[in-house]
Amino acid sequence: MRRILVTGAAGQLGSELIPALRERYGSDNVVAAMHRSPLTEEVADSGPFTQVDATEQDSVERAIRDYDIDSLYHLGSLLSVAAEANRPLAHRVNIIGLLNVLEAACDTGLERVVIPSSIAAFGIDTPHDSTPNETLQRPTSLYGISKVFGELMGNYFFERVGLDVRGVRLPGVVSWKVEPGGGTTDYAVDAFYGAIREGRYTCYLRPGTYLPMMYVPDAIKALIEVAEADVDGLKHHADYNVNSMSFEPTELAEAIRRRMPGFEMDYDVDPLRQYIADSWPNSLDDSVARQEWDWRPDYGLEAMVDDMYENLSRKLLG
Ligand code: AKB
Repeated sequence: MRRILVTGAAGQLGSELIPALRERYGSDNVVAAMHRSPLTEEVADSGPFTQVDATEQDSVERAIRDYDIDSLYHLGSLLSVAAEANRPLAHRVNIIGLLNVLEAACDTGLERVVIPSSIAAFGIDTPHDSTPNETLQRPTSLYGISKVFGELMGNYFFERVGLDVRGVRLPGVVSWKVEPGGGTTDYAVDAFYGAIREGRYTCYLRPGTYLPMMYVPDAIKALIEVAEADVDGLKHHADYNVNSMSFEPTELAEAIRRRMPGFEMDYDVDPLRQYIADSWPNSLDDSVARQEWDWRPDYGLEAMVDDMYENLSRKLLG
């Protein structure tokens, strides 16, 4: 029986991963760990939760021991724009926090740690179309640097320390339960809020800015499947590309307009977010994940927009 701790439980991914894990492993076996932000009602009411400050190794170890944990998903992280806005905090959370989780996992004898990476682990010199799993990375955002650090440390701990660390490079994640905060790809969620509330949205990225994106059910599926994959089939560990769709702002606007004629998107480019987006891939080659653990996404652009539009309209308009 697995006993799982999930850090970053109040965030965009944690709020959706925890219900999925509780359904799979039983509500009492999945512990939500948040720091300051409040949990969703769904997470708070459906199983155990605790406060963990990943910047303190003791705090992580205490939660692992108190709840007799054997596996951990470490989702706590500052996203790309938030990291640029507060470098010292990004260093503490994204670098020190990650090291604390790995060391705590070793000290307490955890079986497995899952740490998501991101398309941010690539950089301006990386081939942008169908970016291969193995290629030049060299990111220029602080967040991207912390993600490469996480991948390398995860692989190091697997090879040299004997801790089973796994991870996928997530595209921008689109979801409706909890809004993302402080990311470069957030526009793809914000556009739906703008459409449903006001019939319009001003996009901070330029038309033509292609980015890999993923609907949240596929992101959750990738995290659970990579964790559960048979270790004998894995030649990689903390650094799998996973792809599902790629679009740019005008394509998203047209897809929303097909459900909501009259929706308007205009543009007011933010130089920081445009710079970061321009350094990231347009699309990913995920053939390694497909081969090693049979990764297949379920959602393309049209299916994602249908589901997002329906669920967010119900949430905002009742
Ligand atoms: C961000 O935009 O910072 C994140 C990411 C791509 O990891 N959504």
